[in-house]
This record gives sequence, C-alpha cells and structure tokens, in this order.
Amino acid sequence: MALVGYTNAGKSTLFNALTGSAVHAQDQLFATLDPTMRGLRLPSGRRVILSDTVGFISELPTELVAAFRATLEEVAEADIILHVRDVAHPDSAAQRADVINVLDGMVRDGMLDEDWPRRTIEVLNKADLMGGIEAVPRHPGCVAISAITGEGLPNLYSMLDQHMTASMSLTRISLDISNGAALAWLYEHGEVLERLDQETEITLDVRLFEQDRSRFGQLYPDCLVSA
Ligand SMILES: Nc1nc2c(ncn2[C@@H]2O[C@H](COP(=O)(O)OP(=O)(O)OP(=O)(O)O)[C@@H](O)[C@H]2O)c(=O)[nH]1
Ligand SMILES: [Mg+2]
Repeated sequence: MALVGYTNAGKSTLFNALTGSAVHAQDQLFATLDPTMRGLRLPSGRRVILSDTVGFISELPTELVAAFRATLEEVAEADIILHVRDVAHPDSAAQRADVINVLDGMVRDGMLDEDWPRRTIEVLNKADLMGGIEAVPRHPGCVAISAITGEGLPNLYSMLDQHMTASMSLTRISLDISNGAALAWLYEHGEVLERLDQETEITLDVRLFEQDRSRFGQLYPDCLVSA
C-alpha cells in the first residue's frame, strides 16, 4: 500500500497515524526525501505494508521529472494506492489534477499499470480545518479524515478492508507437503481461508491479490493453481 499526494497534503502525518512511527512531518515542502516503509495491522487483523513517498509538486523542472518518477517505484508495486489530499487547500482541485498527471505520465512511460485508478482510494485529509468530516462533500471512492485528530480513520480502515476483499480473488492451490517454502509464501502474502492436509499434498483456499497470484505462479511453477 502506498501513499501518494501533493506535497504538504499530510502523507507523513497519516503514515505516522496509521503506523505509530515518527517519520518527519513538517510544514515545509519536501519534508520527505526518502521513501519509508512500515508494516501495520488493520483492525480486521490484516497485515499490510505501507510506504510513504515524496510529495508531488507542479512545475517540477522537466529534467527532474524522470528522476522524481523513479522514486515512486513503490507506487507501481502497490496493491492499494492512497491518494492523500489537502481538502482545505484553496488549490486542492488543481493539486489533485497534478498528481493524476504525474501518475498518467508514469503509465505513458511504462512505469505504472494503467489500472492504477482502480487501485486508488482518495483520502480527503485535513477535514478538521473544514469543520469535521461531515462538512467535507462526499464522493464515491473517497473518505474524509483528519490525520491530526484521527477523525475518520475508522472509515478509512473499513474502506481499506472492503477494497482489499474486492481486489483479491479466491484461489485453490495444491502443493506437495514437502514444499514448505511455497506454503510459507502463501501464509505471508495471502489469506488462507481453508487448508486440507492429505498424505502427499496440501490443498489451500487462499485469497490473493492478482499481482501476488501471478508472482506465486512464477516462483512455484510446480504447484497446481486453479481459480
Ligand atoms: N490541520 C491539519 N493539519 C494537518 C493534517 N495532516 C497534516 N497536517 C499538517 O500539514 C503539514 C504537512 O504534513 P506532512 O505530513 O509533512 O505532509 P506530506 O504530505 O508528508 O508532505 P511532503 O513530505 O513534503 O510531501 C504539517 O504541518 C502537518 O501537521 C490534518 O489532518 N489537519
Ligand atoms: Mg512527507
């Protein structure tokens, strides 16, 4: 899961609120220079890895654009992208368009899959400056929060869970009982719903993201994978 957004939108503050870590949050441009990753457990018990990224900005000099996009590799690999927006900012809509432009540019350069909007949740941050989450106009696929006060975070958590369930598919996998590595991989990357241990093989019903399903097929071609 990756956080993207215009600079100063509150990505690092949200990162801290979700993971309880103290990544540098500052009211200045480009407070985050290096991407940072951290694991967290959703209230549902699901484990996810969250990465903070550098802030986007309009009018980035052309020669820096490629270097900037290269820092966003985590975004390309993320199953879920959280687009953090400062809804209280007067240029909020233009900032949103700038971020979308950068991501579309990555698609044109072959760095990002064109299905990124389907993997994206818009997080309307700084709702406290608008008088609370109820005062923020609602759109489908968006959730209003305040990373500072924590208001709206339960809604974000449940949206994440819904999104994850919707974008994972249930897969039946059979593997040899001696294939401990494949078994461990599935527990690490998927949600094992059923497991049947037989004499020579283990059959599992696992919920996996599409990307992980194809990764599993490449890593363990000997295992039988069916829809
Ligand atoms: N009022 C209010 N301020 C917030 C909220 N979230 C973040 N901020 C403030 O906004 C400023 C920027 O926050 P950061 O978390 O550093 O923003 P960022 O998106 O990580 O910025 P870059 O790393 O520079 O791209 C800080 O002063 C935060 O305290 C919020 O929900 N409400
Ligand atoms: Mg930051």
